[in-house]
Amino acid sequence: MALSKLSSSSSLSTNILKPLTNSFFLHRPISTDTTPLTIETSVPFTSHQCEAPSRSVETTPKELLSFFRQMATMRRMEIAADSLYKAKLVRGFCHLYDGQEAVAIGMEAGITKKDSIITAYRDHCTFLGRGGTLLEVFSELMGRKDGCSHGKGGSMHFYKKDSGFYGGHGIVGAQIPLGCGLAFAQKYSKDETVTFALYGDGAANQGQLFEALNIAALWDLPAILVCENNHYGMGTAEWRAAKSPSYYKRGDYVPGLKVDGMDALAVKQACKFAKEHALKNGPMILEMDTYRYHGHSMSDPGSTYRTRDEISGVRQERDPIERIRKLILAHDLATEKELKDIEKEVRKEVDDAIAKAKESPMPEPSELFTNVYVKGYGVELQSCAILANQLAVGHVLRTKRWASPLPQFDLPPFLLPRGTIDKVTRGQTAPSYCGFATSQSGDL
Ligand SMILES: Cc1ncc(C[n+]2csc(CCOP(=O)(O)OP(=O)(O)O)c2C)c(N)n1
Ligand SMILES: [Mg+2]
Repeated sequence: MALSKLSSSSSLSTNILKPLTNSFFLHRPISTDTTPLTIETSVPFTSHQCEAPSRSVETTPKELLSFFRQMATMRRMEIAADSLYKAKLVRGFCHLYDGQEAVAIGMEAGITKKDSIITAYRDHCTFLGRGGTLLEVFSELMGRKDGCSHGKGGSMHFYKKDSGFYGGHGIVGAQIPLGCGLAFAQKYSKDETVTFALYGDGAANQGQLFEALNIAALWDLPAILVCENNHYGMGTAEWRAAKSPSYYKRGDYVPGLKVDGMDALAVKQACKFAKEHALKNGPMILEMDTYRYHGHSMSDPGSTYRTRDEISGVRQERDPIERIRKLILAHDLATEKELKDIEKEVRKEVDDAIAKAKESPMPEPSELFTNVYVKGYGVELQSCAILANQLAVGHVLRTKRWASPLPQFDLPPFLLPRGTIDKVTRGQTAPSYCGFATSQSGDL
C-alpha cells in the first residue's frame, strides 16, 4: 500500500503562514482567535474530470484548536469504547473510527448542519461531529435510554436527525442509494443543501453504488459520495478486492477527487469544493485516503492481515491529531502544555460521560416492540425508528404514501408496496432490529 506521507518538514515549514511572535498570541485567548491563516495541504489533490481545488486552505487559530480538541475527544471516546466492550458493558457489534478522525472533522468544517450525512456502521465519530454528545454515545453503546436511538440501535445505528445525520447502517453499501434519496429530496425542495454519503473501500465494489450514481448523475442530484479508503474491508486488503483501487475515478463520467484523509484541512477544502460543485452540477466522488488503527470490529485484532510496522508507520507519519498538534506548535498558536491540558480535560469529559451513561436506565421491557411495527396497516410495516428513518430518506418521493407519524422520534413512517417492504426488510430489518438485543445481551 502506498502511504502518502505526512512530511512534517515540507508541510509545516511552508512559508505561506508567516510565524507571528509568541507575545502576540499570548495576549489572545487561544480558543477564540480568528486571525486568518493560510496553510498548505500535506499532499496535492488528484482530480478526475474536474480541476483540483487549491492546496492553500484558509483557517484560523480557533479552528485549528477546535480540530485538535474534537479529534482528541473522538480518539479518547473510541479507546474508552474499546475498554467498555472488553468489560462486557457494550455488547454485539462495535466498529471503531480511531485513525480516521480527520474525515469527520474536516467534513464538518467544510459544510453546515443543514447538509445531510449518512454513513455505515463506523458511525460514533460522525455522530459526535454532527453535534451529538458523549453521554448519548456511551448510553447508546450500552443500550441505555439516554442513547441517541434511545438505547435501541446500538453502535451501528446512531442518528441525529435534527442536525441532518441519517445513520448508522449495517448493510454494506446500503446507505449510498439512501443518501441519493436524501439528495433527491434536497433538490426537490430547492433548499440548496447537499448530502454526503460515506462508504468504505470494500463497499465501493457494490453494484448499488453504480446504480445510485447513475440516477444521481442523470438527475444532477446534490450528492457527494465519500469513499473512506482505509485500505481494508474486514481482513481483505484493497488490492485483493478491487481491480482498480482509484476509487475517485470509478464514477467514470462523475468527477472525483483524491484527498489526504489524514489531513483535516485537506478534507475541509475538498468538502467545500465538492459542495459547490454538487449544487451546480450534480454528484461528485471524494476518495479519502485514510487508515483505521483498530481492527475491523471488536472481534478482529487487526494484526493478522497487516503488519504491526504498517500500523505504527501510519501513526508516526500521518496521524491526523499529531499533524494538527505540530501545526499548532510550529506556528506558536499554543504551547505543548496547553495542548496536554486540553487532552486532560477531554479525558475527564469522557470519564464523566461514561459514569453518567452507566446511571442511565435500560429501556423498559414494554419498549421492546415500540417503533417496530405500525398498527392497523394490514401488512405490518417495519417502522423501527431506524428503518423509518432509512425509508423516509430513501423512499419518500417514490412512494408518497404516508402513514401516521411516530411521536417518539418525530419520523414519518411510510406504507410501501409489499415488494419494497420485503426487499428492504430482508436486507435491513434484521440488523437494525437486532441492534437493541445485541447491545444488551451479547454477540449475534
Ligand atoms: C451486504 C453486506 N455484505 C457483507 C457484510 C459484512 N461486512 C460488514 S463490514 C464489511 C467490510 C466493509 O469494508 P469497507 O467498506 O472497506 O468499510 P470499513 O469497514 O473499512 O469501514 C463486510 C464485508 C455486510 N454487513 N453487508
Ligand atoms: Mg475499508
